Amino acid sequence: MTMIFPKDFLWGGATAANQCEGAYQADGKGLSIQDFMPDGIIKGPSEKIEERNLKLIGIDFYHHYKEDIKMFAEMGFKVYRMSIAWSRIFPNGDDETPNESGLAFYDKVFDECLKYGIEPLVTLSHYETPYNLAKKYDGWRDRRLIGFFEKYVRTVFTRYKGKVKYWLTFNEINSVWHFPLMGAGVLTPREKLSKADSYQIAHHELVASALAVKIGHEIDSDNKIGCMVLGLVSYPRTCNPDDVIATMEEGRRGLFFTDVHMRGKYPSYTMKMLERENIHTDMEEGDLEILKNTCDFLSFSYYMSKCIANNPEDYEKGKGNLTTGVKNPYLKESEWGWQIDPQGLRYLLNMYYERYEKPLFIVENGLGAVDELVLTETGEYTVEDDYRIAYLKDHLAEVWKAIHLDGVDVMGYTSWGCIDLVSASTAEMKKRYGFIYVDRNNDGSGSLKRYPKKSFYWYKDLIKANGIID
Ligand code: BGP
Repeated sequence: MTMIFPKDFLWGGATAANQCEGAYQADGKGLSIQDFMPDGIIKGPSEKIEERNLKLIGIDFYHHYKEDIKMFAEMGFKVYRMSIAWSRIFPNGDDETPNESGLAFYDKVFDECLKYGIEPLVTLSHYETPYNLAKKYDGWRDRRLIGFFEKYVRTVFTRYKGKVKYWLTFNEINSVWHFPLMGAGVLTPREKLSKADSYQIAHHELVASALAVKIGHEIDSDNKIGCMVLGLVSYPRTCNPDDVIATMEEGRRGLFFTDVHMRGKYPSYTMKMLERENIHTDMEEGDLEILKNTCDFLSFSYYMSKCIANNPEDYEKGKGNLTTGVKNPYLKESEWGWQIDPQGLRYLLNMYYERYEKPLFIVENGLGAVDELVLTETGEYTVEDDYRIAYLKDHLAEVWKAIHLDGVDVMGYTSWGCIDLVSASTAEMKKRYGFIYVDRNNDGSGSLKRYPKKSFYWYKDLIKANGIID
């Protein structure tokens, strides 16, 4: 079946600075929490910087950005989602003045995108809080981070005015529940944080996010600023009403963030819970006013769905992207155990759209898989990644249904890791998402050469046709 997408649909791909740039100390860049996380989220932070940390070099996008953006342009990208490494701009996070070399680097990257008519979509904070802020303030536990973030966003909104129009505040802001180190630069181990601590951290980030929306709009009224959440679809494991209620409560853990961002206030279910459990969140005068600066659009990542049961111990546990539930017996899973559910994406798009009636942007989706580089008959290296093509096609078919059958307003789609990069949760190269293969291995070996995979040509055709032609 032929599935054509809306005329101005923004097709593209997504990356994050800490997972691809490398050059972790180049041109005045400060350290970020990722430089102390050689194992991703598997272990806590390391005491020192370890060479085995693949992110220190990443795929060296810092020195290959021209070549990479050229390949994105060849696929026909309309948009490229990337992040600014905060520590390139303010090396310690709390510096008086920004680092000019860091600012100049992103000028070059944006200019390169614009040269090909690619709109940059920029995440302001993608799991890469400056390390000094983690060490000195315990990250977003400390309210002073709002001020440091405000200065940073003011600097980049001003500098890149006219070059960047699409912005996201915090990557997967709801990850503060699951991995406060990655999501909020908090060095205190998660098990030592109380529920009140978690809500306090979340409050600081939510105020900072709304403040960024306010400042971004003041600096350039053309700016379109979105929130970004880990898109979670939870199904009740059975029709037992206990499972249904448990699912509703689990869902609210994510909806809390989108509700604040899109409705501009704390939802009633959170207010009641805080009151009932006697949890006090410190708020300053003016915070609730700032939260009223709602986002222009809602963006999210989507990889999988999960099941929720009131008695999860009765079932096999699932694996997943930062958070898990119990396994769904109807779904297959990726090599990393993430359960693949294209229809969950349609479900999620509908859920958000019915709730907020604001444009949605799918800014991450894709299949992490082991790829094998093979030599073709014509003497070129490639990867025959039909499994990736099938995954993306199945998901995009559901996006099409959400748009055409359900009337959901979807702005665009940026597939995750459009070029292979270091994975976030397991910090490895072996888990690849890209249309472009990068020759780098888990042991750090490799030439860093880039090779288009079969999916590269498939995506190029899809963008050209503006949809799926079967
Ligand atoms: C999201 C993150 C990304 C990304 C992706 C895939 O949670 O926003 O940074 O990496 O998940 O996860 P992983 O890299 O662990 O496979």
